[in-house]
Amino acid sequence: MPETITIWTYDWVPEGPRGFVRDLRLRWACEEAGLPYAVRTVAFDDRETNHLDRQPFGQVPMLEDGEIALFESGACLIHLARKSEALMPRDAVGEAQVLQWVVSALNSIEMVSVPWWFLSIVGGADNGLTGWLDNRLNQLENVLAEREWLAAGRFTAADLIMADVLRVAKVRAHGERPATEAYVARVTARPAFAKARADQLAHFAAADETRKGD
Ligand SMILES: N[C@@H](CCC(=O)N[C@@H](CS)C(=O)NCC(=O)O)C(=O)O
Repeated sequence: MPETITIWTYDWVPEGPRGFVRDLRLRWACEEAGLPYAVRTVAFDDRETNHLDRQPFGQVPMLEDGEIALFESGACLIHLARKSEALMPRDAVGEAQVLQWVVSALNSIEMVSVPWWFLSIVGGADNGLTGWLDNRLNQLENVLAEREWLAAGRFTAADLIMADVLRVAKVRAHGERPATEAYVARVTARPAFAKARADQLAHFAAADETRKGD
């Protein structure tokens, strides 16, 4: 099958974010679904100006699929999930559950965890968002203590994105949450995650070589 899907990421990033750049979510989804894809890049160094016509915030990832062009990893993931039952069931109830938890990962967890993580770097782990983060993570821990997967009784795109949000080491190290820990380990043990992560690391390692030669 020809590649019709293109995942856009940066041509290079510093060491710190490697393995966490959000194109990984889309690589992972394509690997789970068996969807062929190509990876193309925009320049990290010019990110504030060079692709604002396609991503108004100068961020990655972006996704192209035929005439469809998307930004926001969540929107891109939902687009991919609509293409494959491996990521989202076809029945209305299962689909609604997946959509609900995808939005929840982004809008209830990541919305707190990313600003908390950022404040923890500049001001320490005990910052103004700690109580909010603790609440959210404790509430999620209660959910995960009762079920193996978030939606439809099996792995879906909802688990992919929730685990990706939760796997940030600093967030996981913040408090003892055994069900969450086991959940992240379970979801990230999937071969499709390992492949997506290894491919992203290789992509940025190759970029180091190119930059050295410049
Ligand atoms: N809400 C966006 C966030 C995208 C985002 O934060 N991307 C990071 C890379 S993982 C980025 O491009 N950072 C550079 C910047 O914000 O200037 C999404 O989920 O796609």
